[in-house]
Amino acid sequence: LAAAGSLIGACLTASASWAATDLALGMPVTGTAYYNNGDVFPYSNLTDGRLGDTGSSYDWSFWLTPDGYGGAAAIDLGSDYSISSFYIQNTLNRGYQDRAAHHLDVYLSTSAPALGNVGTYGTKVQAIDFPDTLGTYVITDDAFAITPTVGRFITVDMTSFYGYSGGLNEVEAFGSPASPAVPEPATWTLAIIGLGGIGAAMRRRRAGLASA
Ligand SMILES: [Ca+2]
Repeated sequence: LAAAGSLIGACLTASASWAATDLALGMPVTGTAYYNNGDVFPYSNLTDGRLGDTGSSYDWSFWLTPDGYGGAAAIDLGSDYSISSFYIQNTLNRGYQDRAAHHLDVYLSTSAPALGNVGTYGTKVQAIDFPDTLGTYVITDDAFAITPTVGRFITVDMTSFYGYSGGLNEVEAFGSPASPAVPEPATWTLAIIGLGGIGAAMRRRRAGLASA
């Protein structure tokens, strides 16, 4: 009973540590486009773990799209996870309130999306309208839970304030590894046939030894 208790305790500890692990941290990101005109604001800023955009020049911790564009970016978690919650942080906008995410759709998929083709992004798990904080210099964010959904790729599809360009600081995702795949019935059939074949060979071998 004590052993069972410690096993349950270990499982609870494991699930608690998964709950606190940002699965997106440091994971590779691709996207439709990023601002690259002297200053550079690459996709990787979405998963660099840097929060709280400081507002200091060249201390860029966020992804920014080129002038006149919103955009989409996809984070590759490396394998399938059952995702249950997110924390998403917008940018400080440098006081202009124009270069940030206005509306954001969040998708999960098990296969890589074709960025620019919304139909390939998978299941939409959340839609966010960030508040317009014009003149208040407040970094807006959103923490939310979803119905647990299995995915390897997180795609964020963004429109910008006033159409100048979109910006987003960080995407954090939480969940646990998806359950191992259950073998297909056909695979079991092949395995059983294989075992049958081995059994027959052993019987033949025994028969051969007996007659020798
Ligand atoms: Ca960041």
